[in-house]
Amino acid sequence: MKKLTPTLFAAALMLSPATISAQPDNTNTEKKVDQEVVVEANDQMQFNKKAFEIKAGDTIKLTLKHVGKLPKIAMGHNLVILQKGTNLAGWASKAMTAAATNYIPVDETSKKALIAKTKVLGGGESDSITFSIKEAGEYQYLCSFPGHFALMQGKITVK
Ligand SMILES: [Cu+2]
Repeated sequence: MKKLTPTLFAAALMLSPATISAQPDNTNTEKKVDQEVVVEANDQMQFNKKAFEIKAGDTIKLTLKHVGKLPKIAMGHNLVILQKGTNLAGWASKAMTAAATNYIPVDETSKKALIAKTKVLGGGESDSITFSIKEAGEYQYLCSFPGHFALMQGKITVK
């Protein structure tokens, strides 16, 4: 052991510069966040933000906070961002029956329309996601929990 340790130590030292120099090119796990957005959802079936603006191509960190007290089964909330031009009511009605996939419909059309989504949260929970949108325009977001989208929706303007 006493003989091996210095050798291993030297080996580790020799390895580490290579590992470090490779990292900036190869790992995208810690993307730089350009903008943070926090949206709250409550027991009255409301988002506190009905619109926000971002820059095309920016990395956005979005946090959804369920500030209510009701459990997920009664007052679950998520935040789902859809491609522009998506029929919101159509997408939401498919979501309603998609309980097995946390109210995210998985047919091809619905999947294509999905840009980003948080988990479904109960009171007191929160979830953060990162996303970016390349093309400027107006995008919609909603809560896809059954019966919620009519009240719980908003608009993202991408400039
Ligand atoms: Cu909701």
